[in-house]
Amino acid sequence: MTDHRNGGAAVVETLAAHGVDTIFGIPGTHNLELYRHFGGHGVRAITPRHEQGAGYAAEAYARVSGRPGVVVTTSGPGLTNAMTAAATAYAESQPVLLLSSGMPTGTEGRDLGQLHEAKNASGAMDQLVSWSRRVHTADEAASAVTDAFSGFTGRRPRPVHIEIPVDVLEQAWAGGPRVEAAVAPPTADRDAVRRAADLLASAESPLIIAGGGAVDAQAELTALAEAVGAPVATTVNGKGTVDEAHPLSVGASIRLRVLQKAAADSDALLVIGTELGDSDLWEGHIRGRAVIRCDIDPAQLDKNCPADHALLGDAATTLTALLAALPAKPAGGEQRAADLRTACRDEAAVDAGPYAEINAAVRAALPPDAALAGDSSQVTYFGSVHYFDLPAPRRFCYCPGFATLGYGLPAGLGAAIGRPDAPVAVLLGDGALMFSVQELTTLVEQGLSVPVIVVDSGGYREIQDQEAARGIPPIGVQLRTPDLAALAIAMGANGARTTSTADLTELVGSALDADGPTLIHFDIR
Ligand SMILES: Cc1ncc(C[n+]2csc(CCOP(=O)(O)OP(=O)(O)O)c2C)c(N)n1
Repeated sequence: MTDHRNGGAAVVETLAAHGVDTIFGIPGTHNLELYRHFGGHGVRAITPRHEQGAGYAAEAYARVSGRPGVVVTTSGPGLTNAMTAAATAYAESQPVLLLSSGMPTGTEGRDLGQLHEAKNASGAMDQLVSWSRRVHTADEAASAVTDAFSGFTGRRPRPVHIEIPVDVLEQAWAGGPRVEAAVAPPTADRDAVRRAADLLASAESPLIIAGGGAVDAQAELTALAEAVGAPVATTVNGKGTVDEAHPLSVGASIRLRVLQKAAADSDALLVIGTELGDSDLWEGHIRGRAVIRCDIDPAQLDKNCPADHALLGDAATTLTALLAALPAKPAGGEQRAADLRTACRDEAAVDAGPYAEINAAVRAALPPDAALAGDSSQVTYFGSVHYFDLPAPRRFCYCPGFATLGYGLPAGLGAAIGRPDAPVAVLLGDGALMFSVQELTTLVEQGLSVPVIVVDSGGYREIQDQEAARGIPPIGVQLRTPDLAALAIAMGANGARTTSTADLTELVGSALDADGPTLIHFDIR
C-alpha cells in the first residue's frame, strides 16, 4: 500500500468531505496515521500546547463559526487531558468531535501495560459526551465520522468521541467518504403555534428569554420581539442574539433578580433555546404567569420551568411560524424595556466593582464586530456579561455552565481561527490565565494579533470573597502573579503593564495592529 490509503485516510477524507479544514490537536506515537493525511486533504493542524487547550479552542471555534470543532489526541493521556474540554462542550451544547487513537484491537481491558493504556477510554468518554464509539474497522471509522456530522444537524448540538485503535488506523481502506443530508429539525405543531401566538398577541407584559439555541435566529427573534413589543433578555450563551443596543434588548441579564421578577410578572413569557439552568440563574428562578417554551430538544421543554405551551422545533422556523400567526398589532414595549434595562444595570452595578470600567475601556478599543473570550473570572461574569455590549450573537466565548478555569486563552485562539476576518480579544483574571498560559505561545506561532488583557487581583478573588462570606480566613487564594509582561515577551509575544483604564484602551488599540499577541497586565491589587 504505497499511498497509505488506510484507516487514517478513512477518517481524514471523511472529515474533509464534511468541510473540515482545521483541527486542533497534538500528535503522538499512536495517532500519526491521522496526521499523515491532513496536509494532503487541505486540513490545517493547529497544535495547542495541551489537549485541554485544543478542546477549548475547538469549542470556541464552533461557537463563533457555527461549524463543528475537531480535536485530535493520542491515546491515554492525550485523551484524558481533553476530557474537561469535552465536558465543557457538553454543558455548553457545542458541536465538537473528538478523535483519538486507542489500544490495538483485541487488547481491550486486558491491562497489559501497553503505552498509553487506560482501562476503558471510550467508556470513560461515553460518560461525558453525547456518545463515544470505539471502532473496529476502517469503514466503521469513516461511518462514525459521518454519523458525528449528521448528529450535529437537526438537534441540540453536543460533543461526541470516536476512538480508533492503532491497528485500525493502519488497516487498508478501499472505501470512499460518505456525507449524509442534514437531518431536518422537528417542526412545532401548528395549533400549538397559533395558541402561543394568540397568547403573545393579547399579552400586556410579554417578555422573551433567548438562550444558546436561538443564536442562529437573530433576524426572526428581533422581528418577533418588535411585533409583540416584548423586551428580550438572553442567557450568557445567547448574548447578542438581539443587538444589545436595540431598544428592546435588556442584555444577558437572566441572573439578575429584577429580570426574574419581570418574568414572574409577565403574562406571556416566551423562552427559546435554553434549559434555564441554575448556572445562568444563580440560585434564582424563572417563572411566568403563562409560559411558552420553544426548543429543538424535547427534554428542554419543561426543564426548570414548566411550559404552558410547548413548541418543539428549531428557533428560526418556530419564530417565523409564530410571527406569521400573529395578528397585526401596534408595536411598543420600548419604555418597559428601557425601565427594565435601567433596573438590570442598577442591580449589575452592585457587583461590578472595577469591572464595568475595565470592560468599557476594552470595548472602546474594539470594533463592533470583535469577539471576546472570557473565563470564570469576576471580570467576565460581573463585567463582560453586562458591560461588553454585542451587536450580534456568536461573539462571546465563555462557558457559564461547566465554568472551567483555563478556558479563555485557548478559546481566544479558537475564536481567532474560527473568525479570521474580525478581531478577537481575551479578557480574564490572573487565576484563569495561569491554567493555560502556555497557549500564548500558540498565538505567537499562529501570528494572531490578539490582545490578552489579564486583570490581576493577586489570586482567586471570587473564592476569597466566598471564604470571607463564610467567615473563613483567606486560604489557598492569595497567589503570586509572575511578571506577566516579561513572561509574554519571553514567549515571543508583546507585553505591557498598566493600572489605568485610559492606557488600557490605548494598549488594546495598538495590540490589534501589533505583530502577534499582546499580553496587557492590568493590575487591580
Ligand atoms: C478548573 C477549575 N478549578 C477551580 C475552579 C474554582 N474557581 C472558580 S473561580 C476561581 C478563581 C478564579 O480566579 P481569577 O481567574 O483570577 O478570577 P477572580 O476570581 O480573581 O476574579 C476558582 C479557583 C474552577 N472554576 N475551575
